[in-house]
Amino acid sequence: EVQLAKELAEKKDTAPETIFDKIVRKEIPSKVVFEDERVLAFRDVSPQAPVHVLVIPKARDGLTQLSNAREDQEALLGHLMYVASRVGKDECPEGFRIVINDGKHGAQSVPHLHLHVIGGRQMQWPPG
Ligand code: D5M
Repeated sequence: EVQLAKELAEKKDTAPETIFDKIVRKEIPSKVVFEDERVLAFRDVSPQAPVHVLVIPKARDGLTQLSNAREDQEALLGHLMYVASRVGKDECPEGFRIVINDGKHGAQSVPHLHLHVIGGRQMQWPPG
């Protein structure tokens, strides 16, 4: 257990970078709705609802997907969720949905952790 944590902590993020790194560096444009030192929130280019914002860690640091999170990233994960909650509350006063797609069956397409904040219309359940 301790050894595994140590290996994960020392593991470098060698996965190829994604389009989100270019968005973080402002090399490609995005509609930013919130930004601080750790996270960036910007509008999804292919919105699935009137409000569709992605919240990402600026430094991927191994977070290609949620299931690769390390214990030392708990605070960052909490911050991402907090920022997502603020965006949702600000833009969707009648409620919203937070989605994290993880891996193939989760229908994840970009290997850089991102929280979808979706709202501005009635959501349905169960999801597809
Ligand atoms: O979600 C990945 C999301 O990333 C998907 O909803 C489209 C969005 N996307 C892809 N490229 C861009 C750019 N350039 N700007 C804004 N949004 C983008 P996933 O959960 O991995 O399927």
